[in-house]
This record gives sequence, C-alpha cells and structure tokens, in this order.
Amino acid sequence: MLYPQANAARTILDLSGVWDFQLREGAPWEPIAVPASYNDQSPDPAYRSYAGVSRYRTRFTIPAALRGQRIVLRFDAATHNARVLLNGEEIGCHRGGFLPFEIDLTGRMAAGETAVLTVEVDNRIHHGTLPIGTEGATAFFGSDNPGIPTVEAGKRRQQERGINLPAFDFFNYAGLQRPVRLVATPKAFIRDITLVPHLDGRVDFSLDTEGEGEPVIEVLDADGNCVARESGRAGTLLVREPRLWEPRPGTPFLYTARVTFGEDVYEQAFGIREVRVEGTRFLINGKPFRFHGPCKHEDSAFHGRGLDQCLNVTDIHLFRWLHANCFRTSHYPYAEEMYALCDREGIVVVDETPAVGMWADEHYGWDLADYHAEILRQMIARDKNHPCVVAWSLGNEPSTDVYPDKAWAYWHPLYELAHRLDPQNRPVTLVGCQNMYERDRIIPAMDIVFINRYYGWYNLSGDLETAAWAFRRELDWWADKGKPVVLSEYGADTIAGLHGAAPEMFTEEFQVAYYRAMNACLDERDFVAGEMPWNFADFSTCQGPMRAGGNRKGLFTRDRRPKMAAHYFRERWAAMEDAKE
Ligand code: GCB
Repeated sequence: MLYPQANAARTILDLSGVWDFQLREGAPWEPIAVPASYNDQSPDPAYRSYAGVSRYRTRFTIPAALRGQRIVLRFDAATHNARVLLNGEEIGCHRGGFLPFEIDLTGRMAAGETAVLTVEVDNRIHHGTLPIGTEGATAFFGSDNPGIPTVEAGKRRQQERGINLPAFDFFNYAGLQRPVRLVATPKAFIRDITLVPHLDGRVDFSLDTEGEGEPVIEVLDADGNCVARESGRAGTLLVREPRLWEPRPGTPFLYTARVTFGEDVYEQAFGIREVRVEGTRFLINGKPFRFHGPCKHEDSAFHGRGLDQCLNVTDIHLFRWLHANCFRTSHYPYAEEMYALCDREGIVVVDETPAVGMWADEHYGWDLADYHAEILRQMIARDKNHPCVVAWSLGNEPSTDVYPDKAWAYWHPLYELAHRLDPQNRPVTLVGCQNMYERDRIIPAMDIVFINRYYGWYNLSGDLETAAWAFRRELDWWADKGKPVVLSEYGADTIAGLHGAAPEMFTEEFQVAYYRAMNACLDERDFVAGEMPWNFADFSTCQGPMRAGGNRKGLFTRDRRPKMAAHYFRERWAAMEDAKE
C-alpha cells in the first residue's frame, strides 16, 4: 500500500488535531489528541486500565475543489481493532493495530459535503490477537503463585472483570496512534509500485494501476535528473553507474521512481542495494555487515506509542551519536515515517510482526496462523520498497523448544510465506527466547539466527563471571551451525543515577560491567554477526513486581538522557566504525 503523498496530482487532508473521545459507553465525551495513544492523555486511571471499545469522533468536510477525485480515508493504524462509521453508518473494519488500511469514500460522500466520522477502537488483547493477551491467566512477570486457591480464584475474577493482561513487556497503548488522512487521487490512479533493485543498476518494476492507460516510470537521481525511463506495467529499468544505498557509516544514496499514469503521479524513494546471507556472514552489497544498535520501542511521555516526528528525529540523531547502525522494530511494525527516515539516514531495520507473547506452549492450538499470515502479508506489502529494511522478523520469543515439532509446523510455513511474499526476497528470522536451544528446530533453521539472552540478569543474576562462562558454553554450541548469529537482546535494568563502587544490579556501573562481560564473549567469535542491546531507552510497561515505573533497561532514560552504558557503547561502536573504514 502506497504511503500518502501530496504532489501535483494528489491532495492530502490531514485530520490530525483534537477529536472527541469517549473511553467507554456512557462516559462523557472528552478532548483527545490524534495521533497519540489515548492512555496518558488524562489523569483518570481508567485511561490506562480500561479494556474494551472506545470511541473517537470528529467532523470533516471534503473540499469542493476535490470534485471528480477518488477520495479515500487512510488510517495509518488503529489499535488494536477498529470499526469506522460515517454519519453513524459502518463503512469499514480492520483487525490489527500496527498496519494501515483505507476506506474508499466514493459513493458515500461527495466533495463539498461534511460528515461525522466515528472510529471505535478496541484495545482488548487475548489469545486471538497479536500481540497476545492472557485473559487473566498469567500476566507477564506477574506474581503467579499457581495452585494457591485464593490466587487462582482471583485470576478467575480478573477474567470475569475483563482485565487486559498483556503477555508481553510493554504497555498496551491504544487508540488512533498514527495519522488519519483523506487522500485524493485522480479517478484513474496508481495503486501500487514494486521495485527490485540489483547492484548492476537494473531495477525490476511492476505497477498496479486502476483505470485505462499505460504507466510510465522514470528514475530520478538526487538532483532530479532522469537517469532511466520505461513504460508499461512491468519491466526492467537500467540505471548506469548506479550509486548504492549503503548503511551507516556509508552513503545511503536514494533514487526516486516517478510513476505517471494519466493524470496521476507518485514518487517512490528507493535505494539500490542487495542483501544476502552467505555462510556465517550477513552481506549488504556483497560486504559483511555487523549489526550494532539497540532495539527500540515506540514509546514516550504523553504520546505513548503515538507518532512523534520530533522524537523519531531525535532518536535517529542519538543513533548517530552512538555510532549505531541498526534496530529491530521490536515488537510490531513501526510508523511508516520512521522507515523513511532510516532510508535517508542509512540506519538498517529488521522489521517485526506483532507476534509477541506466544511463550505459552498451548498457543499452537489457538488458531492464529491465518491471521498471522495476513499480518505478514500486510507488513511486507507496506514496507517492501524500503532499502533500510534488510530482514523480516516473524515474531519475538515464542515457545520453540518444548514442542519443537509443533513450533516447526507453525513457523516454517510463515518463513516460507515471507520469502514468497517479498519481491526482494530478504532474509527471514524469528527471534528466539532464552531456552533449551539444543531441542530447538526452528530458530537454527532461520536465514540469520537472532537470539535473546539474559545470562547475568534473569538467570545467574549479578554473577557476571558465571554468566559469561555459561554464555560461552552456549556459543560453543552455535559455532558449528554455519549461520550468522546475532545477540538480538541482552540487557540489565538500570536506575539512572543509582551508583555503586561495587557494580551491583540496577546500578549504572553494573549495566556497563554486564555489557563488557557479554561483549567479550561476542568478540571472540567470528560467526557473531551483531549485537543489539535491550533497549535503546527506558519504556512504559504494565505493572508488575519486576517493573519499577516501567522497563529500565534503556541505554537512555525515557526522556533520552544517556546512562553510563550509552557512553560505553558509543566508544565501542565508534571503534568498530573506525576499524571498517
Ligand atoms: C525479552 C523481551 C522484551 C522484554 C525484555 C525484558 O526477552 O523480548 O520484550 O522487554 O526481555 O526486559 O525482560
């Protein structure tokens, strides 16, 4: 699906602003900012604890000047499920909270008319949603105390009360968290553009259009000069002496594919680069690429998970300050604006579906596979042209070792589907939890192995010597698997400003000592293709006995102040960058 674009042929009407909001049926209508999560916009505790349907409402007018155009309503995301009503009548629904959907207004509203738009968003999570909720069974990091009758009765009571218990470790922010826009195009229009670049300058294209006519595609260089031109719905362009898109610290050179179709025009940025796995190496443009950058969340004060361009730009500047070259979109597809920024700045992205929280073995009986496949399809359709996206992650930390065959039966078809769906055929991974890795079939079968490990934190806590010893034993096991291995999460909760001459858990000194100990293990192995500390910044989570005001594993605080570990990584990654040049 094309990102909304205003140009000579297309008009955008951004509906961002202050809408009316009703948290639950019968509650007063209150002001709410769009886009943003609703949860932190009011001191009313129900804004964070409520589970159910909420309503957003606004009025808009289609300008009379747009007469004769095709007009769609585009939601970049509505979390988690949405029902859209125009003047009280349902015009569309969408399942899943992190990917865009469009509703064509043709025949429903004419230019010059005004309508009331109501969006019902449902924030409930359970065994049938991605991410997964636990329906009162076991909260993530909750005090479980299985078997104690009063506790068990309490859990049933929670279930009856319809409490939202995430099976994942980030706050279940919800609402209209990304822009809502009207997009006007000519009646005959460009529906989709698919580009597959090659290092020799060939760019395969296919164009999906609606209406009569023949499309033309031109490639423009950074100065706007046309360097290749073809017509038709599919074919190959040739860019002579192509400039490649290189990740940081290289040059992320971008071209523009300008497609013209009748009255319609769309400009799609793209980069010429190739991604491949060869033995234990991950190659970008034929050169070994080592991932080094912290995982992220979409998370900040006030906005929650809401799109905040200022925050995104700040974060990417901080990535440059850190000499970081990548992140994973843990644990859901991010707002499209972030990928565009990473294309431009040369930050590599591993794009992840919202399949998180599938750590219970029973989940293989939950009938999620079709929905999961549909999300994968929508994610790849949305992000396929971004040069920054170098791999797909099918999900985070499912149970894969207890029933390795069931895990294989669930995940392997998704692995194959991702390869089939992606026109650029990028490598595919599934992020593995700390587990009995010798029993695991599916994680070692990925194109690139991503493993999350918390030796020294959740296990062997505080004893870094033994933690490193245990991690080395595990790395010995991975050494002959012939795959690139990335430590895709590792970290230690750290309260900014808490210090100790003895580097004990939760101090800033411990966080540095922990990373030094783990990195020493990584540095000894040449099959290790990267390190991705957890997490870039502290972030909000649900309540739990292990979360003091959220997850504190950030290299930065939630307001982006560096802890000692940020300085440590900055030096380490600068040295890696220098060694490369
Ligand atoms: C993990 C999860 C991540 C958590 C992290 C932690 O393994 O993938 O979502 O936030 O550990 O800090 O516990």
